[in-house]
Amino acid sequence: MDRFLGKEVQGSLLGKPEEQEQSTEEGATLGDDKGHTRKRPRRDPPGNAAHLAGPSWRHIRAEGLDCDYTVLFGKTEADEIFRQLEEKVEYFTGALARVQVFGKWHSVPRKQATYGDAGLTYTFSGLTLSPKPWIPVLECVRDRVSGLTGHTFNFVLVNRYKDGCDHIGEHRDDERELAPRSPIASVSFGACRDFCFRHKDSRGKNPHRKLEVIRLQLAHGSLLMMNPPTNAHWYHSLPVRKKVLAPRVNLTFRKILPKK
Ligand SMILES: O=C(O)CCC(=O)C(=O)O
Repeated sequence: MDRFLGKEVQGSLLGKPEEQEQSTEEGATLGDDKGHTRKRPRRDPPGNAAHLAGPSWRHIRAEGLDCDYTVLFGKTEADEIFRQLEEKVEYFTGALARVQVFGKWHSVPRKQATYGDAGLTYTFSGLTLSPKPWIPVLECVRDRVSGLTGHTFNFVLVNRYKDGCDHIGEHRDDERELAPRSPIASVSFGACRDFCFRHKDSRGKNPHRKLEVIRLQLAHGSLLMMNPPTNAHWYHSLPVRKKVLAPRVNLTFRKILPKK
């Protein structure tokens, strides 16, 4: 999971997102939780009917990109979860809160923590680490996501952005440790932030294709399901937004393969 320390964002992605759903090679731009058009995720988990009574979903589709977005927690519940996350999550310090880029050490521009099942290990910054044991607030969010989607998760990466200067650069969650064909569930609390997808062929100064960046806004209490093969084809980032003054905590629930 060295990509926790992913490259910092290459240029800011400006433009105010509109509130509409698109599914196109040209890219999509989405707003917050208004204007839902379809009622349930396209990929219904077999044998699990929980989604039928669940919230409305936005479906974000482009070439090789398959994501579903909903607001999972109402304001009161999301406020309480955010409060507990702020109180209970213990973030990395010292060497784990630093990143080496081209031989130079920098502070990671956000705080990070990992929690998960006993016995799991993962690679972080060249070290083999164990996640901290689950705490109730993380179990509660994990179980809500599982109940709604039918997917189970054994690991969560917590990213805390103190304000809009904290960010995460473009990267893919494509580590070998992740169970193949398993989605990543991203749940956000606190400040609403822009979140961008860029196709792997559209990166750099002279990209050989020009697929548009897909911009979303991840609202307080929202869930973004990043389904395969999204991470194989698209990089994602949370760019700097200097006007954002409030903190945000993001949880990405994953399924990690146990080491043999
Ligand atoms: O904070 C976010 O929404 C993004 C987190 C992220 O990119 C990741 O955990 O891989």
